[in-house]
Amino acid sequence: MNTFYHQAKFFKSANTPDTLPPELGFEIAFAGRSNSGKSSTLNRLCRQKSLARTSKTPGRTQLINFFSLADGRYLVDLPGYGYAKVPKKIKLEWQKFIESYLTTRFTLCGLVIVMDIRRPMLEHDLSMLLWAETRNLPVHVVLNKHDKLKHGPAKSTFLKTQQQLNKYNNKCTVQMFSALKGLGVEELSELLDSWLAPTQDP
Ligand SMILES: Nc1nc2c(ncn2[C@@H]2O[C@H](COP(=O)(O)OP(=O)(O)O)[C@@H](O)[C@H]2O)c(=O)[nH]1
Ligand SMILES: [Mg+2]
Repeated sequence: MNTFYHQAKFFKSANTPDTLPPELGFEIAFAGRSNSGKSSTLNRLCRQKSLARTSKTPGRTQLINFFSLADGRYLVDLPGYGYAKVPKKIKLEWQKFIESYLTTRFTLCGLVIVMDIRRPMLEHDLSMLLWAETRNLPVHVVLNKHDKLKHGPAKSTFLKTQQQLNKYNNKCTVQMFSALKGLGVEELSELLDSWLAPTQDP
């Protein structure tokens, strides 16, 4: 496995459109419901215990966090959605910010949506998929917490999700993953490599 992702370093946080870093290079965004294991997935990919904070109190991270890799590449951790205790007004503001980021960010070359394999493709996940579709952005769905299911149910969720993704016009792929066990890391990093492969100099 390459060590590209192991070099990830915290770069910058943004909480409004005008605090986003300049649009230079290439970036991949990570989205997901609170508690789906988005932070754990990033940490596992980057082999760092606390790059993205993992928390037992979901919904706390209300920032877009940028992590820099080599050569002008970035991983971007979007705030978790769907956490009931966040006030509605704040939720709506965040939704707007994320929507505008996802639909207009020029340097964004792919979106990873982390889902709990026991509860995939919920309302906000579908919003993310639609926003990505409007601009033909590739999406990769990570069905995390594979270790929580037996092989049969995990496989059938995988196949069902794959089928649901077929109806989108953009390229949508799916894989099983366990941030806890480290299952699927190679598959994820290979896919991200293909998104970050230079078609031109950043
Ligand atoms: N069993 C299991 N638990 C996981 C896995 N990934 C994350 N978790 C747990 O799920 C909870 C939420 O994880 P976190 O990464 O903070 O989720 P986030 O809110 O989406 O960033 C934590 O208690 C993690 O330890 C996994 O693959 N398997
Ligand atoms: Mg998190």
